Parts: sequence; C-alpha cells; structure tokens
Amino acid sequence: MALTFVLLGMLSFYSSFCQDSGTSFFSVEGEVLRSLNLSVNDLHKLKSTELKAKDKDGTEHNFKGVSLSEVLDSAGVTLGNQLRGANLAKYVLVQATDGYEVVFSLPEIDPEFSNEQILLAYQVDGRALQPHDGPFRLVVPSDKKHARWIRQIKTIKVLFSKS
Ligand SMILES: Nc1nc2c(c(=O)[nH]1)N[C@H]1C(S)=C(S)[C@@H](COP(=O)(O)O)O[C@H]1N2
Ligand SMILES: [Mo]
Repeated sequence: MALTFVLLGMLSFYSSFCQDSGTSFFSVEGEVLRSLNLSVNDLHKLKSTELKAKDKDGTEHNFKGVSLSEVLDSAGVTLGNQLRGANLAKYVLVQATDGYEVVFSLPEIDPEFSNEQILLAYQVDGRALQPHDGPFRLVVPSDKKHARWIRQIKTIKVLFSKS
C-alpha cells in the first residue's frame, strides 16, 4: 500500500517534471534576424535566471527561466547598442494560446535601458509550470499589477509601430 503511494508520487513528479519539456514550443518572430521555435529544452541552453516574486495572491515563489532580453537577443533583436533611432519604435507583442495579448517596449526589456527584470519562466519552486500557467509565462516583478504576467505563451512578435 505504502509502496503504491510512493510509486504514484514518483510518477506524478516525473510526469510534471517531463511534461511538455521537449514538445511544446513558442515562437519568436517579426523584426528578428532569425525566427525561433523554442522548447523548454532549448531554453535550458540559454543563460538561466532565478528570481523571487509574489504572485497575484501575494505568495512569494521562486521562478526560474530565461530573461526576456536573452531570448530576444538569441533571435537577433535590436537591443543594446542597436536600440536607437528607428528601432526605438519597435514593440514586443506577446500572445497566449487563449488569445490573451500584452505588449512591452524594447527599452523596458533591454538591460542597458532598464533595471527591471522580465523573466520568461518555465519553472516555479523547482517544478515545471502547470498547464494552466505554462509551459511558458512571463514574470514581471516590477509591475504593480499582474496583468502582463502572461501565461501559456505561444508567440513573441517584434513589430514596428506604424502611425
Ligand atoms: N494567457 C493569459 N495570461 C494571463 C491572463 C489571461 O487571461 N490569459 N490574465 C492576466 C491577469 S489579468 C492576471 S491578474 C494574471 C493572473 O495570474 P494568476 O492566474 O497566476 O493568478 O495573469 C495574467 N496572465
Ligand atoms: Mo488581472
């Protein structure tokens, strides 16, 4: 009996750990040098970042992922010394599977402009994000509201604003 519980526990841990780690992708596209399709396994190859932040209920969690600037950098987005002139009119549209969308400007993502951390998280408290939240979600600790903590990220588009 006890063994059954232990085995079931191990199985559920294993499946949550492995869940979608290589089969779910989000894309980075638009004004990029290289369009990317990234899985959790691909993110493991980029520099990881961990930070503590409070969720909407005020509970602190340890989030692990890759900073959004690193992800955009790997697609060749104009950050750093390229973020000037006309490139300052680009914005980042993040889209989720449920149709939810949020935008960021490039300067608020770029560490040369801003000290704010925007994390593309794939783990919370040492576990893969659950389907309701993940596999990929933004964590934006500097926002006082959680509306841009977009869950179930499907696409990240870099676009030129046109007026
Ligand atoms: N994909 C997606 N992400 C989303 C939302 C949504 O409707 N869809 N709602 C946002 C809003 S308004 C808030 S307040 C937070 C809520 O985070 P929670 O689900 O962890 O409480 O998620 C944000 N991320
Ligand atoms: Mo919200």
